[in-house]
Amino acid sequence: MNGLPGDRMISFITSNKGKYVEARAIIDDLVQRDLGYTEIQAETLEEVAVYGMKEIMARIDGPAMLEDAGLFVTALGGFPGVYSAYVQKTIGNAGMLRLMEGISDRRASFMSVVAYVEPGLEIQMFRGMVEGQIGYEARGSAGFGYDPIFYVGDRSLAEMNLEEKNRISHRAAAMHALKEWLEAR
Ligand code: ITT
Repeated sequence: MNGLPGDRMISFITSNKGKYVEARAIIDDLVQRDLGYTEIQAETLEEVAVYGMKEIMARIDGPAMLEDAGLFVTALGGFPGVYSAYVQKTIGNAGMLRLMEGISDRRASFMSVVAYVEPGLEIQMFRGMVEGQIGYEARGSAGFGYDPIFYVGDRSLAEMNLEEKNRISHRAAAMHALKEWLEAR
């Protein structure tokens, strides 16, 4: 139940099945649609999400959301941040671990920015964050992306099941904020 007239499903515009599965565990009425959109080069996740959403709004007319997420490593000045997808695709987790060699400050955070829209409404933004550390090795096989090298406490996110990750993750926090907003109106 999302409070929408006729209870229409919300399209989650993403190519990433893992993101969809995590979000769907929090908001039932989601369908994944891999429509693709331009991810501009910008300095903030917000700018990327808003630009993408405007493009999507011109193409579909029902309720829709998309999410831009990023890994921000303190000792690297916030890198890879808005470049997280590119860095994951190019050097991957092994490359990130190499970049962190000799660095003792392992602090990092994941941020999630969710943009939501439905006909007649302005774009609504929701944010979530989780703080953790870049480990010294990749561990675990659950989740996706940087999960095996991002640790919260003594476990990587890839060593947690969906429910455990969703108790603490950036995405879960943003999705809960969206859910509360949907239910409150
Ligand atoms: P869409 O843009 O199609 O939604 P994407 O995988 O490109 O899918 P993002 O741009 O938001 O999604 O993600 C940036 C990168 O950060 C990408 O490489 C993801 O795999 C990674 N990432 C995002 N959320 C993550 C999470 O919860 N755990 C691990 N890695 C994550």
